[in-house]
Amino acid sequence: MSRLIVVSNRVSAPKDPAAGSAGGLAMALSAALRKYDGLWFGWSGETVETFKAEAKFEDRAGVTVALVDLEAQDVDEYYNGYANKTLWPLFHHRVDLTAYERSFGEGYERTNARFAEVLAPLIEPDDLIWIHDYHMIPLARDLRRLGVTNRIGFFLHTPWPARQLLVTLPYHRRLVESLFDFDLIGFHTREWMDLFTDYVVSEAKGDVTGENGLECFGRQVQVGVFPIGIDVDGFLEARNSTLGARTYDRMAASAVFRSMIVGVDRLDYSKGLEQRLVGYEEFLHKNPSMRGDVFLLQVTPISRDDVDTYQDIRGRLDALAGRINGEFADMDWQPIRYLNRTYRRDQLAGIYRAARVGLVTPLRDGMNLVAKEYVAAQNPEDPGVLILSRFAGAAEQMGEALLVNPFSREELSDAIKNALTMPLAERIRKWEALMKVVRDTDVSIWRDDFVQALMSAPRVKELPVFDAA
Ligand code: ADQ
Repeated sequence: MSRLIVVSNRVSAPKDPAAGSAGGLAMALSAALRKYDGLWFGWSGETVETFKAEAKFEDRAGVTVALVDLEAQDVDEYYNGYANKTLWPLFHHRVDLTAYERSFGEGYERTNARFAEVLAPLIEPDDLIWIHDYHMIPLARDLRRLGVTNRIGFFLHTPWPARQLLVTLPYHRRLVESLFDFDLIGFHTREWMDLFTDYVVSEAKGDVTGENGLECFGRQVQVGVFPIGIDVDGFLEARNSTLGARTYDRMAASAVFRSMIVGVDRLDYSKGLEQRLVGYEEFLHKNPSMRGDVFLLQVTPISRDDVDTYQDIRGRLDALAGRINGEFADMDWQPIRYLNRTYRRDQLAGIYRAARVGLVTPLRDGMNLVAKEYVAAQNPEDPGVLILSRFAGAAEQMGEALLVNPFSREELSDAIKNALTMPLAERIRKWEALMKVVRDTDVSIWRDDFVQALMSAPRVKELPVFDAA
């Protein structure tokens, strides 16, 4: 293999890896790109009046990145539109929030074709191409149309939706067909892979071939399960750093005589934040004697604020947190500390470590890395308890957590009580099992397994001949 080309909507290779803000995924992919002398390609985040089929190159701490500017209409229709208002809600089973606008689909197709036009000339014959996430499903098809015959892999960071919901999408067949121009498609869990297979077999009348192969639309593709994880050693280093330790001390001091429950999530309806607050409220109602002994720290940076659904949920959460605090707070105690801000990785590690309970309760989530970060940050001799939604991909591996149905406020309330009263020996036993999972799914293992599988995926026997039009 000569080089690895990573493609994603936004390029997150850090300019300064020591600054502590880059996530594990960005660090792991950057390390692979340095090793394989690669290139990270994606949207610059900038808009221009008229699209030009050219990339701007930058060096970011030894990683070459190639960035493309888009037109404002592309951003509206492809990014805010089809990616964030159509595919994201649909893949998270929110058909009630899904926008079925034809212009969004057209913008998605147009923008992917534009990415292909800029990327194709940068590809050399032996390059391995790894495309990430739902923003870029048609990109392999568009590259093939331009004559690219390299191995191309796709990894989906979100869940794959149930067939009965996917068919509500106009042109669902076209979307799935374009995935057959990849050589390998990776999912976080067997459940997401099985849902994809179900669509291919039941709706598109394809076949399962061998252990990991699918055949449909006259083509074959390999599928596989590659559960993502965190950069465990990097995270432990962050936890033990001066700032990590100082943040822990600060939080421990502020929680003195009280148990802290922590939630850390982007502000997104898939994360189950409203249901979580309602479950916590139920716990406060049902357990008056425990009230003053606990508080919930919910750290929720604003995301996708250009999309109106996200503004709506933000308003509802503000109101809900305010109502619960208004009802229960005392002169020296507030049940919820609700913060809309981001923290560095070392600060987050210190916060997690000071929390007796980690509350990770998405309604549907591809994997959920916060669950793994919370576990990694714990003190092995006195670990906290992870409460995890059964609908997070992470639940497929992290069965030793307290698994809950986040739609049930009573189940959430019971789980919070169990976690707060769990004996030390049980907490240690559970933590040890969970920490093993976190280590076994380190992000570098995920990356290397995917790259290896892509390198050895059987080649598409014959590339389809496309009409130039
Ligand atoms: P996300 O939906 O963004 O990712 P998640 O996996 O939880 O969800 O990752 C969020 C990351 O953001 C974590 O590393 C977390 O520490 C960080 N973060 C959250 N709040 C923060 C804050 N206030 N300050 C600083 N950092 C914060 C998508 C999918 C997931 C999948 C990942 C990776 O939706 O299901 O696990 O991609 O594939």
